[in-house]
Amino acid sequence: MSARITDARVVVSSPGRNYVTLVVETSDGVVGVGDATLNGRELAVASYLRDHVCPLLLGRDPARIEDTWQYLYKGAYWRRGPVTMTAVAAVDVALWDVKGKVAGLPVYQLLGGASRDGVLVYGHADGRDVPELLDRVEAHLEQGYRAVRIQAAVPGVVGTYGVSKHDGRIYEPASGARPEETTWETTSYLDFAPRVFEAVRDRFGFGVHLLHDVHHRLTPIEAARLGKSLEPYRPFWIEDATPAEDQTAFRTIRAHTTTPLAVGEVLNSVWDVQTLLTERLVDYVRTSVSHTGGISHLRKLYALAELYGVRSGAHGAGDLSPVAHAAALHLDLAIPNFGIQEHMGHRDPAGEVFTSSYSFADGYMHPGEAPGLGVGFDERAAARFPYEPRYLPVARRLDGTLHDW
Ligand code: EZ4
Ligand code: CO
Repeated sequence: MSARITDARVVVSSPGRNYVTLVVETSDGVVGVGDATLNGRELAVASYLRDHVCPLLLGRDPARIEDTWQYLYKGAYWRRGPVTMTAVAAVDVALWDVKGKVAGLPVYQLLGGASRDGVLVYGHADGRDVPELLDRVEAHLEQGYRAVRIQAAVPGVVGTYGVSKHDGRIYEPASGARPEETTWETTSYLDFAPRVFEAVRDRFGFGVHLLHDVHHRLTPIEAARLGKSLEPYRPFWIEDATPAEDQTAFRTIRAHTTTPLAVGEVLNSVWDVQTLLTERLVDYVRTSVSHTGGISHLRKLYALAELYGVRSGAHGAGDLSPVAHAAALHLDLAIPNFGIQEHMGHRDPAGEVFTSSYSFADGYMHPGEAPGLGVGFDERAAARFPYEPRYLPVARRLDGTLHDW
């Protein structure tokens, strides 16, 4: 007799920031977890799961991961989108966790085994000015990072994306019961960005990979200019140079610059990146396990990317829980066309709720050898940290026009 899913429940908690976690239990007493966090829209996914998905999981065979994926995706009729694909992802990841625990193997072994010894990760260095950014890059190099994302406050642009306002230097954009109002000014940014790269290269040389997130702020021709102006400093990539949903914008950027391009953290399915991949318009695809339908769907997307020479570069901000990060590392280790993995890390009290078997050394991460994902989730600890409404900011141009954040 095959096992059955006997319980599926959603836990919303805020150990430092909000996380939505799906817990699945089987008739054999195996527990699997999935991340269902959609930053700033958390309760929509919690409801999707609680009200429409969990009841359908009861009695199903937990071993039938692909069939369950198809059942939830095709069965909804209403396809794609961040809420649906995050909910389906949580189920998928929880079932991979169960399968690994039943097999007594880490998930990466179920995905074909390791294709590399470790997963190259990049950390976040930011500064309220260039000297502060240089200090933060140095701190990352001392920790062993081989790749660093660099963001500095643009003079005159209040609340520049990617820069912490706090001395703790940990960037967390979501705050408050209403979105924070920030500003944006393209001309100053385009003049400033090459100076930032120049300063970091002058100080640290070319032995470290430098990444930069534009966060959807430019038009295609502006992005082309940015890419050209950064070429002497050899960025690893520029990310989200234009609003991500317009795939064909990348044709223009591509025609003008050899700076590598990355996009996709807000996209949710293989169809959302089909043109980007098949026309080779980007070098790295940033779709994540938890927002792109789980391990089952993301590995198909990566397989398509592989055919066109595009590598992975998955989103890994702090709003993707340790469950999502573990799932990402298992997939990163296994696929042939891995590129790089974002790693912001999680700060306490998240460690009171989530434990993990993954590790960091010399700029690389490894998911560990624990069966399943290797992540523990303490529901009683989670109950001590109730949900707090928090929104991502908005950005306005100097004349007040709402811009892309
Ligand atoms: O703004 O995860 O590359 N990382 C990012 C992140 C995103 C947040 C949104 O929830 O762009 O900082
Ligand atoms: Co980003």
